[in-house]
Amino acid sequence: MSQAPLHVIDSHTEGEPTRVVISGGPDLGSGTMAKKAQRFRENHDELRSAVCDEPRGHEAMVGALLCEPNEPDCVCGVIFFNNLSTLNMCIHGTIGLAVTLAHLGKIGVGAHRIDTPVGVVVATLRDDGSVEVANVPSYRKAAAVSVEVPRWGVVQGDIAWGGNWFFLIENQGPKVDFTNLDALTNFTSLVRQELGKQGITGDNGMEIDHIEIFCPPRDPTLADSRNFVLCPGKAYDRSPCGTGTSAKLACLHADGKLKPGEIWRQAGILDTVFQGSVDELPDGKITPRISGRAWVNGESTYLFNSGDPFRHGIPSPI
Ligand code: PYC
Repeated sequence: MSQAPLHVIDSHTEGEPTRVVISGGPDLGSGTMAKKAQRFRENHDELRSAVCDEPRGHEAMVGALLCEPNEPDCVCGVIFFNNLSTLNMCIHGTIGLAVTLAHLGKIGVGAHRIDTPVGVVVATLRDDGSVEVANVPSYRKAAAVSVEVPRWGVVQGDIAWGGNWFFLIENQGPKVDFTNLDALTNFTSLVRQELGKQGITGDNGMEIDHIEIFCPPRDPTLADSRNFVLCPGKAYDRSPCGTGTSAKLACLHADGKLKPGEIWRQAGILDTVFQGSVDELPDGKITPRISGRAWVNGESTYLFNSGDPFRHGIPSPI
């Protein structure tokens, strides 16, 4: 064996998988979670690939490395990652992490601070097993931004931060339907590519790496809207995407369409739903509150046999 075994716990949040590395991961030293995420990217990419890529993973897998927190009073720190690189933040992953920590007996019902590379979030485990995450401050950077997309013409969207950068498109592009995944993936990949080519970014030049399309809900008694979300790489979010819902809440709030205390029900491509609401912050940003359900569905020990050419995964062809 060339590396110590890794212990992981799998869960899914409204359909989207999370794989928490609970032991065997690297020591990332001290400092902020952003620093630790940088060290993870620079020195431990093989672990990321071993967890998320085939043969152990697949393109939708999101990994979560448990770390010592840097901020006081946090139950843990976490670095999220996928088949491409690290993610800034991940709400479905935080919900999955909370039920995993509860499964391990490390947390109970109540509020728990979790340190992430983009700030502290608060996960509240409720009596009924659902989890609410109070996300990092979120905001809309720009409304109705036009981008020229080959074969589609001008596509308009809002640019918003919800812990990741999003381009949010309403009622344009292919029909948002589970039978239409290839067309949705191709369209949103093209939009992302054109945003990059045309120099349209988030703040500080950060790449807009998530693209979200909205349409009316299938059943208005169950949801207010339905989405398709392209994540970094080629995977789509099986859940309604918590950071994407946060970005949506920021846009609704900026348009005067969502007030504190009101509930927004965001359905995803599988018609599972996250509930969202906003708290207003003095600087005009919002704290999104996103809640959903997750289920632990596996526990594994990964072995690294030095004779196995794919012990560190098969890198995704992106
Ligand atoms: O729920 O925030 C989220 C998320 C980001 C990427 C995949 N899921």
